[in-house]
Amino acid sequence: MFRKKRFYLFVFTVVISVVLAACSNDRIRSEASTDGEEITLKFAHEEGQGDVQDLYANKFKEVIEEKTNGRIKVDVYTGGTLGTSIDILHSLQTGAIELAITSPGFSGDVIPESQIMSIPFLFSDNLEVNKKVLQESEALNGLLADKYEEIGVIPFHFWLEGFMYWTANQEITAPEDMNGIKMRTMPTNLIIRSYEHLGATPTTTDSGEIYTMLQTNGIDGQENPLFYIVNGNFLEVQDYLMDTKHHIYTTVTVTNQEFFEGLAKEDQQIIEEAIDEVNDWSFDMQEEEAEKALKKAKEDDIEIIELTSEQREAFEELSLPIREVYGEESNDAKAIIEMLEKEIKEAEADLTE
Ligand code: 6CS
Repeated sequence: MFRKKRFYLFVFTVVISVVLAACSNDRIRSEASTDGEEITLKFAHEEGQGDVQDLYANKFKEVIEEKTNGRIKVDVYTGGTLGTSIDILHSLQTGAIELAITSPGFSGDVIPESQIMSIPFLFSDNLEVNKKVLQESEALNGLLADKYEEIGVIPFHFWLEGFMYWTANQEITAPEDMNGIKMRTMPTNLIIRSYEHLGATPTTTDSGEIYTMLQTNGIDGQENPLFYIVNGNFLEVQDYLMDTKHHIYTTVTVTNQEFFEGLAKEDQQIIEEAIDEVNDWSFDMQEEEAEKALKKAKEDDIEIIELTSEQREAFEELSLPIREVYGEESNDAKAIIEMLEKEIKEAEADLTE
């Protein structure tokens, strides 16, 4: 059933892409190549109104429309309006949309090396360290970025939306607590393998189905950053919230390569400057959203458990083999993880010692 649904969604995406591409690219490219012409950018993301990705996309709209006195306009599409997260990546590849925020949790099939972002306990439990690594990493902004360009999209920035939390209807503080738990995950193979490795039963669903699946016990638990858990009202249908810092939710802002390289140099520069500005701003924004969400969670009657470092270590130990699984994806994957592990260690030494 899931395969048939994916097939229909794929057909739907292709039809939509052809129609949108037919009426958009030529017009934009012809206008874009003439300095000073009006440009409208379709910017799609995966989340709801007011979520972190939506705040990011609308901040970008505000900044670039201000910088260009409205010559470059942005239409923001919230999650689901142009299909699923996988559809958004396809639409970006075809040039049906010009900009997108697309999470590695969904691009594993298209860019296997992007699954580096799905390895639990690889990134630091210190957000400043992760911020530094995401901004400066050669493994990510060099080697991995090349893999995105191989499919015709340019990644401007890998950025974070906050630490991941677990929610469930039972306490999960030791690996054995994971046994048989139907844990909802994003559909990337490495995430599924990671939870199988922890003894859980990973269940992949689209984000729009999480609440109902929790409510009807189709799944027992899920992982997400706190703002997404609170904004999605998942606390209404879960009893426990585990602060694990087992991972950070990372995503990437991307553009269609052919479209972007077809723009006048001046416009490329304006867009890059605006994205850089918004990216710097986004780190504080996601921290504020996390604080707001934690305040709401504490007002809720859910049981909040912060895992001790010993408890985290038990899960970390168990997750280590997943790094080899990733390294076996390709020679590039092996190079990416070896370099990134070193970069994270160095950043931790710089910022914490
Ligand atoms: O869990 C998910 O599928 C969703 N979570 C976040 C934080 N953003 C979008 C994604 O679809």
